[in-house]
Amino acid sequence: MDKMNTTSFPKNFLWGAGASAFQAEGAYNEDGKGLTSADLHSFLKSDIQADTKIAVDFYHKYEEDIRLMKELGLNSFRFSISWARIFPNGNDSNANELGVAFYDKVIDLLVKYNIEPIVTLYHFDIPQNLVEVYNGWASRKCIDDYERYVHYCFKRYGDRVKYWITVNEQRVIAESKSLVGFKEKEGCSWEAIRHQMNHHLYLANARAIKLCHKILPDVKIGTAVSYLTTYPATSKPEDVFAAKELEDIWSFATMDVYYYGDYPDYYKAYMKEQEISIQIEESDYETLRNAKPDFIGVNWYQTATIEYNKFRVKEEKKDQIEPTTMGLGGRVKIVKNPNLTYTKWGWPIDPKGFRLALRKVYERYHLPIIVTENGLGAADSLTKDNKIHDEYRIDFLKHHLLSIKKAIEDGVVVIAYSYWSFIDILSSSNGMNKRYGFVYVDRDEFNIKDLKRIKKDSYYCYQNIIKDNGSNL
Ligand code: BGP
Repeated sequence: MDKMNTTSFPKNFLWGAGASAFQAEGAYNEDGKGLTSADLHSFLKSDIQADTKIAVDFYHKYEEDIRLMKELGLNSFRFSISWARIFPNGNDSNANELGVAFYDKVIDLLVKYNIEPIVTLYHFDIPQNLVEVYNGWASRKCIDDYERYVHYCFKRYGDRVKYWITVNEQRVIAESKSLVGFKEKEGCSWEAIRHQMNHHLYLANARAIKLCHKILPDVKIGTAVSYLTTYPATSKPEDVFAAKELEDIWSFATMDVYYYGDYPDYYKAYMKEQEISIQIEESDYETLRNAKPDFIGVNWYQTATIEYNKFRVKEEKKDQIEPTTMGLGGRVKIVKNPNLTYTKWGWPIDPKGFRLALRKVYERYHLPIIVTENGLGAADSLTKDNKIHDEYRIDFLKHHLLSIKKAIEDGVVVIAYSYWSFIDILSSSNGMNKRYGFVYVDRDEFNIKDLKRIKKDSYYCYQNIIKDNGSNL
């Protein structure tokens, strides 16, 4: 691409939106699908009634939903394949044909409508059987089973799918015990094992990339990283450093391992300080170094404003640690940014921070960026005449797209934007109370109702933006 001439969205920009299997499909035990950790996680959440059993029924309504995508003008759709639809136990000798056929139908319809499928292979939902037999990602065996599963997907769908994402938000997975369904056992505590799981996920990602490049040389593959961009709360050097440290440990360390094939020095120092030990086999480094992603997938929602916290867990002052303290031995905490507005769920809205984020990622890796997630969760309400006036989402969308446009003008290569989410789905933390979509689904936490699809005002706004290829933003 000739960057000197790039002043706006490129002609072939992928305008999209996304969803994931457990948040959209429902049909949690239909047509042979096995249970997943995400199913159990959703059944157990006491504060959320809506679960994966029906979700928003994409499994039965995919034709209607994809038609709505077409009408909106999307030219890409990011969705995930549920491993347990393909291999119900995660490691079966034969694939489950009915599950396989479902994704064939989804992909075929997308392709028919010229909507590029962007497929995530693992989005929080490990087959529960693998948790039962070997504690999931805690075991190296999981890497082999994952590789077998992705191999099957590459072979089966690789003729139609040109963009693949290996893992969604690895750091979040390695931090959420219940999401991965980890079972505490004697001699195998969560704190001790989660860094080992993280290592196994790096290997799984690397093996998937290598395999994909070998058997599908013309397609693009990468990962989707949760990137929390940080600001120091003040210009005090300790706040500035705390902000950098959190951003590095939480976000860049993951991207650095994907990109460089080794743990960065600052992360090694952090592991030493925190007494984290991981079993790394000699050949692991080769595996990691031999797999280069074709793009960086960035899930971006917010910035965090960071203050150095003088109380530290290691100094045995645990009782003095404040509730907002997080990670890094308790020495950083997130504080409110008085310059930003916040959603009902306390997520700051910060489109300018998004431009900064894109600049930082591109300057570090010089890889094309796919914005794999970015969106606004809100408690939309249906008016009496069946409309949703979500001007707050329109505002969010326009300002975030404007930041992409500016980042492109700055020289950042962004090739796709996948708004989260196309349709209302089960929020992973707040069920149906928190809605993200351009399309409203008429159900709530407690009542399935008729699951009717209703276009929100933001649907028409995105339609207009896409029509002009973003030139009127
Ligand atoms: C990301 C996940 C998504 C999505 C989103 C919003 O971490 O990849 O699955 O749900 O966050 O979060 P939430 O649903 O908790 O509001």
